This record gives sequence, structure tokens and C-alpha cells, in this order.
Amino acid sequence: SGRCGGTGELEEISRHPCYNEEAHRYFARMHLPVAPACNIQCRYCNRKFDCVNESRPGVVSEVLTPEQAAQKAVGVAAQLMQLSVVGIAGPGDPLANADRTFETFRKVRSRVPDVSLCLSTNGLTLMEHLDDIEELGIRHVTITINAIDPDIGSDIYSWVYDSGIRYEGREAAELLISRQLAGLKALCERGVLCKVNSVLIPGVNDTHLPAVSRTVKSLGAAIHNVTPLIVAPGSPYEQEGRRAPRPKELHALQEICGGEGMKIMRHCRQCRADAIGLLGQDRSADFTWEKIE
Ligand code: CLF
Ligand code: SF4
Repeated sequence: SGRCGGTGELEEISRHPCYNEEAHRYFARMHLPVAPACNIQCRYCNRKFDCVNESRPGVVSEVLTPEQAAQKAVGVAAQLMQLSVVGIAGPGDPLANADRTFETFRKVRSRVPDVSLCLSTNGLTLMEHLDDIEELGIRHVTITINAIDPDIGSDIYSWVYDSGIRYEGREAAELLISRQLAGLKALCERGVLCKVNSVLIPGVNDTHLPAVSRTVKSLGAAIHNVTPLIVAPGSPYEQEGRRAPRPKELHALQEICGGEGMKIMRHCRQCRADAIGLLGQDRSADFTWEKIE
């Protein structure tokens, strides 16, 4: 399988700034904010802002149409020589906006053929899109998995909306988790390089994350990114008085997860859904419409 690491795969990992710590000094990513809707409610999220699974709260990205996004990718690729990855990560869930997301990827694939495509999702509908992902040659997919135990998950997700039905409580978490793990396994079997993001939520999933790490490793995940909770203003967690982990707590958890043999990402910058540039810098202001045209 693709997981075992042929030279092609090594090349793909080595040019991806999130999968490879060294690469993030030399290779840039851009995000295309084409996906406004979401099909779940995480308790740390306030829907007025970008998806907290891959970004910091309090940020509002302007949504682009697929055509606008593709034009932007062409413009940025021409000017930003370090660009190696074009990702879709929000501002909602990309697969809850599947038509817009895949139309954008198709346009970028044909007009900027030398960049890798990257997708980040909560994973609820991944199983419906395996063929789309494979046909488009999307080689990097991130799934945010905060729990594998539905009892813990029910403290993280308020509801899940699927095929016209709204689920709550344990049932919602159970559905989401089963879809995430099935999607992860299926993608890994197809040779897609999967990253798992987990939000470290003190008092909720801190002692549970090593079990998450072991499970996603056994299903084939290439790398685990444990990010600190940042409570969005106006989110349910803010009302409950939840707090971010201290840096010491985060590092300790990354050590434990890494100690079990999993590759750990330690350089995540919790990007915005419209970020452009090297990971540490956000140059989206340098690539406004006026400046690209
Ligand atoms: Fe973007 Fe995410 Fe792809 Fe990277 S970001 S969709 S995997 S190209 Fe990277 Fe940013 Fe952290 Fe995400 S630093 S938030 S891990
Ligand atoms: Fe918010 Fe969670 Fe949906 Fe992301 S997946 S937009 S964090 S509710």
C-alpha cells in the first residue's frame, strides 16, 4: 500500500509543509475558503467564525466561489514560487459543501497542475467521497478526530446532521466517530496520506488522546497533530468556562502520543481558512484581487 513509503510518497511528504517539519521552512500552502456550511456542531466552535478544527477562532474568511478561488490559485501560484500545496479547510466543513469543494479542486488541478491538493474535514461524509478524492489525485487528507469513545465525544459535539436527520448526545458522537474511523481506514487503504488533527480539551479528552493516537496509527494515519483548544468567543465551551491547555500540558501529551511510535506534528500554526504563505507567515493580505490582477 501507499503507506509503506515508496520514493514517490517520500517526495510527496517532503514537499508538504504540514506533513514535514523541515519542508515548512521552504514550501508554502494556500487555502481556498470555498466551504461555508457545516454538518456538525463542535462545542468549541462559534459558526460566525472559521472552522476551529484547522484554524484559530475569531477569524472570518470571505467565502469565494469555485471560479474565484481557482483564479486566485492561478494568480498566487504565478507569484509565490514556494507554493507546493493548495488546501481547502473551511470556513466550514469542505465535505459539507462537496460540490463547491470538488469543483474548486477540479479547476485548480487543471489550471495549476504542479501543486498538491489537500483536504481537511471532520470526516462525517468521507465515505461518500472516496472516489472523488482518488480521481482528483488528492494525496493528503486531514480528519479531525477528537475522541474514539462516544461517551467522551458527546461532551465535544452538540449535534450531527446527516441525511436529513439531526442526532444529539451519544448517538451523534457514535455516528461521527464511526464515519471518521471508517473514512480514515478506507483512505489509507487507497494510499492517501492521512493526517489526524485532535483538539486537546483539558478535562474532556486529555487522558483519552493517547488511545486516539494508537487507534489512528493502527488504521494507517501518517501523522498526528494534537492542537491546543482555543475556545471560540460565544461557543458553548466558553459558556461552560472551559480553558485552553497550558503549553506544558500540550507538550506532555505530544510526548506521550509520540512515545507510542506515532509521528507527531509539532509545528502547526492553526491557520485561517484563507491563509497563504509559509506556515509561520500569513501573506493573504499580499494577494488581494487588486494585487493579483
Ligand atoms: Fe492546509 Fe491543513 Fe492541508 Fe496543511 S494547514 S489543509 S494539512 S495544507 Fe497545517 Fe495549518 Fe496546522 Fe492545518 S499548519 S492548521 S496542519
Ligand atoms: Fe465548527 Fe466543528 Fe463545523 Fe469546524 S467542524 S465549522 S469546528 S462545528
